Amino acid sequence: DPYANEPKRHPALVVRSKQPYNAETPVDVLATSPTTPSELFYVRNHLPVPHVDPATWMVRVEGEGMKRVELSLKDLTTNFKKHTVTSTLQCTGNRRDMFNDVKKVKGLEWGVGAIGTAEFAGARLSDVLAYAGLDADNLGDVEHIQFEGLDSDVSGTCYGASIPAMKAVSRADDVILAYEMNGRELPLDHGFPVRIVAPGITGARSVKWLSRIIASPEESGSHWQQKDYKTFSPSVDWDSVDWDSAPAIQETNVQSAICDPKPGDVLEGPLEEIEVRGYAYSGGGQAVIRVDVSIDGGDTWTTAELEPIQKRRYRAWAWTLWHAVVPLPEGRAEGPVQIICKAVDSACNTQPEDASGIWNLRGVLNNAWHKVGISIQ
Ligand code: MTE
Ligand code: MO
Repeated sequence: DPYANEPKRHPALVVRSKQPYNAETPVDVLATSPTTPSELFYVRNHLPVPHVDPATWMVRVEGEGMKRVELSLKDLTTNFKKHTVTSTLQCTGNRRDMFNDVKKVKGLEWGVGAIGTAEFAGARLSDVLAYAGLDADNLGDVEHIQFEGLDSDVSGTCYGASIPAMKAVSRADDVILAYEMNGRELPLDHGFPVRIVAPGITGARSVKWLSRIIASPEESGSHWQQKDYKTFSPSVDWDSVDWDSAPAIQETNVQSAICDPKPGDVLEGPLEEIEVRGYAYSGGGQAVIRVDVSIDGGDTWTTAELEPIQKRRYRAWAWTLWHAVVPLPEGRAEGPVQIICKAVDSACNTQPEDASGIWNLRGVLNNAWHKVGISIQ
């Protein structure tokens, strides 16, 4: 049984599949902690968790015009400067469940909790690539940096992904070979002993249980780079899909969600206002500049307080938590209320009103206005 050695998990995680193990962060935790506790951080595994001996672990670095280098954990921690990045990771399928209201999609039924933020620390990928001889100013034919994980299926095929080489060699993009999460060694589920953390890029490219780094003219040939984590028009279905016709998702769109109150909550009335909390995040390092909340279907909006206000426009790797106090119009002190939120990022991108125009067969990148129905009694 390849799943006989799975790690112990926190009972509060919201399990979406057992084998492979996939679970969300409980929604109450999301909007209250700027960094998600590691034991409650969402888990997205495609395969059984590999058990790696940190004493013998090595990452192999190789590729076009580079010498082949093997680095141990000790090499990474002693020969490379430790770099700390507080980054959000979001699964490409976060909020997939709502797409099913438009049309059925294939995939795990993620709610709003396939996202989290942690303080990761490790060696910069740019430093490791430079050490192996890759010239950041002259990449030659190298377009992509591929990663492989130690988790594999019965045929021996391992998880893999790649990111654009420009991102990998740029110090400003803060991609790291992380060996710490929230000040401690990585938990087994999150890639022990070393994972990639690629801030601003969809979670699927932050390869866990890292074993190889390859500089190449080509993207990763893995199933997850080539035939998954891509988006298509709502008219493309499983019979007509041409996976090669779409690029692999890297940076992601602007996102926000309401975490408190929760769907179905009953608040005790009479009330003059409702307090609403949630998170907002955008890919590519774009900051969240505004979150709007409505309780009248979008006729009027209350602008939320952002925590923190992100001053770094282009390297905003972590989400923004927000809260809003929304006044209830007179005569609406009882009955059902639908709360809506939407965010705007520093490129002035915002979220679409509903999911029908962004529906895609794989159910990725749902960033439609988030709506939560509650009632006052
Ligand atoms: N890396 C390996 N080796 N195997 C995986 O299954 N899943 C990816 C990515 N890296 C995965 C992986 C996906 S789809 C996501 S969203 C993130 O890891 C999730 O990271 P987490 O489980 O630490 O939250
Ligand atoms: Mo993911």
